Amino acid sequence: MNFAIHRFDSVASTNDVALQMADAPEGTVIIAGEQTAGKGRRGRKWSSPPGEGLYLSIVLHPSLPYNKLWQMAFVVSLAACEAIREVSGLDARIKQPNDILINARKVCGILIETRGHGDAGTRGFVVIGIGINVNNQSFPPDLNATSLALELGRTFSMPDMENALLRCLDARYEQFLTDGFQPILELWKALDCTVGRQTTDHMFEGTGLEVAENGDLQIQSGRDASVAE
Ligand code: BT5
Repeated sequence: MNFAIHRFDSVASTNDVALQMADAPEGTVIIAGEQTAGKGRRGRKWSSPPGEGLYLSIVLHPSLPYNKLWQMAFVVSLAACEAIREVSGLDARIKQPNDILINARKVCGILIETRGHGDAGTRGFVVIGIGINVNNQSFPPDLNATSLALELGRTFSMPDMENALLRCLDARYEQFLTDGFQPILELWKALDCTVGRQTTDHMFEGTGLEVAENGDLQIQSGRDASVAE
């Protein structure tokens, strides 16, 4: 994929910038040095202090029916986890729904939003938002958070983290489009630290996708909403 990277010193939310770019081609990337209103799911906030974290959104146009879009969350959390492991050498793990944890603390959050899917005559697009705590030295006490720097006592190159993330995303997205969901799911399971712990936690805001008691993934409803974390 060809990435077209747009950099900003400060934005409210990189996802909002991407969502507002109505005709943005696949591979459009928004990166900001800080977010003044970084978003989590369901109105929650993503702490995004200047220069400390990677705040990145990418526009994709996966040719998937709406009821398969949830699979993108697995592609993205797998890629983000792999990129963090590669850059840090740490045992980063995916926690369902798709947080990335190191030593049981959150190092990365993912918010996937869609627009236009299922509308007659329109081509929908997906905005993948990823926040990674890279060089943060501290967090507000109410957050169970960590950063690569806190874990290893040294700072990391932001461009290295950015490049690894885009490369891993590109590779897993291509694999997904070529070989389908099953190989992605197998890799994802191998990094999932909640394996064996059945959950019905909601994975996708708006779509109500759940991991059922038997481990099956189920879509319930929803459209044009914030669909994943
Ligand atoms: C997420 O939501 O984890 C999704 C976060 C996505 C952030 C990226 S940054 C680029 C793009 N632009 C945006 O505006 N957003 C995306 P959720 O699962 O709802 O988790 C939010 C919760 O995580 C908060 O309520 C806090 O408890 C915690 N939290 C907030 N900031 C954090 C941080 N920097 N590190 C770890 N935990 C944090």
